[in-house]
Amino acid sequence: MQIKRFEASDIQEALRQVKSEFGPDAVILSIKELERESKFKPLMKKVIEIVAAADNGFNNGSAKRERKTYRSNYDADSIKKTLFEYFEYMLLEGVEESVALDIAKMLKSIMPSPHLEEEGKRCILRVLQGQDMQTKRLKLKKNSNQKVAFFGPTGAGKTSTLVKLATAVSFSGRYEVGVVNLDNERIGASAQLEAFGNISGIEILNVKGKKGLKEALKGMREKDLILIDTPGIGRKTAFLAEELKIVLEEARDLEGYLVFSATTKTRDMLSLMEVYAPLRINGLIITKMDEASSVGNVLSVAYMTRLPLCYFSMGQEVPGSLKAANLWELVTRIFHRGIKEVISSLPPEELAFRRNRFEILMEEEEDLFWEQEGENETKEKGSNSALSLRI
Ligand SMILES: Nc1nc2c(ncn2[C@@H]2O[C@H](COP(=O)(O)OP(=O)(O)OP(=O)(O)O)[C@@H](O)[C@H]2O)c(=O)[nH]1
Ligand SMILES: [Mg+2]
Repeated sequence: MQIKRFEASDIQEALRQVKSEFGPDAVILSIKELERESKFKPLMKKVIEIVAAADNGFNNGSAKRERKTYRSNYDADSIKKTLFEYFEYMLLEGVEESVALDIAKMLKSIMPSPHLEEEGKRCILRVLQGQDMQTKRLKLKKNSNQKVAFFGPTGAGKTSTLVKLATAVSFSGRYEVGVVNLDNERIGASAQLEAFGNISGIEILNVKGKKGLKEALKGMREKDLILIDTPGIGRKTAFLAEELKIVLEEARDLEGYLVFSATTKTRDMLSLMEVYAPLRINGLIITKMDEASSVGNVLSVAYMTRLPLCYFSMGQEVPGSLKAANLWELVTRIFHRGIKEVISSLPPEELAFRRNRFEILMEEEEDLFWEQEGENETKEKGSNSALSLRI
């Protein structure tokens, strides 16, 4: 085994040197950022030092066969590196690790070029579509007396979204819309919708209980669309979901939309999904997309639940801030920063450690199903250090 120190102004260049000297099977023993005196004293310049090891042989003697192997491995390696960058970038944008890993694994087989980020985004869209991630809009039909309810935690934007949808549908002039408000236990809870009813001329009925809902729906049987607002339900008031379920038995063929704010953490959204389990959920509406600094959580929840994304709300304007959900928009929103720049700004030691971990995660599932040719050999090579890294 041969061990050598490499030094360069950035990590890419240092890794390139390691590769060209030691080949793709080199093992990184350490990566450090050092300070060196620059020409313009007293300024110090930062340099990257990599200590790497390789089995004797690569480049020593320059056997033609070895060069060939290096060249063919180079593409596979650069794809691996790119996959790692996409994975790491997705984590930084708030995508759940399990989701980012799934995407990276599927990307592996379809990624045509690791160098074009635009192409990468399209590949990710294809992966998501291939995984049955869907978008869905309301399907309106004259005289269908369609009923749609909005569920979600307090302050998520249920009433605002309902108002935006009711306005948009009513302004089209083609459909008759009515609103039923089941959220009227709290003081002042009905005021928001009553004010809207007065301005828009849309009929609003404040309703209590099963009987009340039955009467209201009867009165609105001529409407093409009935939008139903519900009280905010959280983990501590989970029992309300059971009560609501019983009340809503009156509304046959009801479609339920779960409203989440994009500023809610993935874990909190998933835990709220349990609260809403008694209710029928047909899709997700994501509000406050304008306030969220990253939307990886939106991708994660939609991916993990496979519930269709229906609408995105991007502000408070009525109805202009409500848009039909679009997967491509979600992907471009997540990949709005240059992946390479973001990744190269991370500390090299951290990056090396994370890359090692990524490669282990990528290999894990393959281990479960089959043993690849030469697999044991590879493992032995890589097992000489806990922090070993194949580049
Ligand atoms: N910035 C921004 N604010 C929003 C958006 N959607 C709703 N809001 C605001 O969020 C706040 C809460 O919205 P509501 O519609 O009252 O929420 P809710 O889910 O009905 O809340 P409860 O009835 O209390 O359960 C209001 O101030 C809305 O204007 C959005 O897409 N972007
Ligand atoms: Mg409300």
